[in-house]
Amino acid sequence: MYDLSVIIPTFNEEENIPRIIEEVDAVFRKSNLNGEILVVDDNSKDRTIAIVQKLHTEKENVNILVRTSDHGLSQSVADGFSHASSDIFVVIDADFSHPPALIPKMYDEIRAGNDVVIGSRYMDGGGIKDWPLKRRVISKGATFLGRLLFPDISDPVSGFFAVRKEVVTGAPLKPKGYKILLEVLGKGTWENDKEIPFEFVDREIGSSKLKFRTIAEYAGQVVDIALFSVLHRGSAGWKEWERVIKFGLVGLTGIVVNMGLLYYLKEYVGLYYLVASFIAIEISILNNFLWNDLWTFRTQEKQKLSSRWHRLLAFNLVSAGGVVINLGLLYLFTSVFGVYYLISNLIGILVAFLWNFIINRNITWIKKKTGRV
Ligand SMILES: Nc1nc2c(ncn2[C@@H]2O[C@H](COP(=O)(O)OP(=O)(O)O)[C@@H](O)[C@H]2O)c(=O)[nH]1
Ligand SMILES: [Mg+2]
Repeated sequence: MYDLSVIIPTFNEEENIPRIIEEVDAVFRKSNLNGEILVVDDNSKDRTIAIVQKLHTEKENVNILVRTSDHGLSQSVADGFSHASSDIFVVIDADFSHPPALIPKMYDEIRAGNDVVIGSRYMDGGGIKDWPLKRRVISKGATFLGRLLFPDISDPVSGFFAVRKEVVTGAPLKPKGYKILLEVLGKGTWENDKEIPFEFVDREIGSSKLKFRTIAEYAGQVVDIALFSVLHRGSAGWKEWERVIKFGLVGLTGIVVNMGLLYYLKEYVGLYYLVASFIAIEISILNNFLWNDLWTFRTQEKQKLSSRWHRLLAFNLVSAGGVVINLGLLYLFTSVFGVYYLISNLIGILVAFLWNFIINRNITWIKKKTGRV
């Protein structure tokens, strides 16, 4: 039994495949890993298959799976999952876009208890080199859609990742297109993830197989995973969205506190409505912070801001921006457009809520995302 299986999907990679196999194998030797290399080829028309078959006779840890139907990158990787001979899988491209040197680190992170380890292009320390603008834009768009499903993950569509076997065995994967990782995250069973930054380098040899149809398929995949997440309460996607819903519910309690206080302070205490609103907003911020910290983000273990006072400070600063938005809109609608002040306030609250959610999600309660082991 191998320590890990490195799955390399290929289609017409005759120039790259011998070199990437050699490099991955060198990484195994250097790190003392007993690793398998499983090439999953979609019946390449060039010499890829012959080359790997020859290497297979020289090195017993090099295997190849040749597929003849259901052509596709994601399908190939999923087939690799079911044919690999170990409990830890690493998926890597054949074209040197992903650095094999990171494989041992990914392996260690899985051994340390993570279920999925993602090589991220979009976190501190990561990046993309030599990609044409068009590819960057497509990738950003795909990543944005993916993050709607997994807001905690900076690169949910990376092609370079490691996954524990149990995450994918029995998972109803419907692999299609290019983004197998998103499918694994959406349909697999996992708790802990870890991202490691890396610099994606565009291939020097051969050509990309990305087609327009792949992009269209991807949009369908996102919708499919969203539906799956809604229907399966235990799924990772559902857990992410549970927070969004909780944040919204907390926001609703904040609206009640805010509106109630504004009404009370204006009608009964007799304060000028803007002053009354200011006090109402401050108290609703406190209300929201406590509920979010104790409930919405309770399970968020690895906060960047580890003390509650720091989080309260961050939340307050973010909310200060929200206050400006709220007051500004209240004033604009009430004094400029002549709207009833409670209605104006509601508009102000809604816009400020959106602002608060997005910024706090990215600052106050974000998971730690450093490249440290
Ligand atoms: N088995 C299989 N591998 C594929 C397919 N399309 C691409 N690949 C492999 O997947 C990796 C990434 O593909 P590439 O065309 O470089 O995508 P890009 O980096 O996004 O432009 C490479 O190792 C390709 O050989 C496919 O349809 N089937
Ligand atoms: Mg490539």
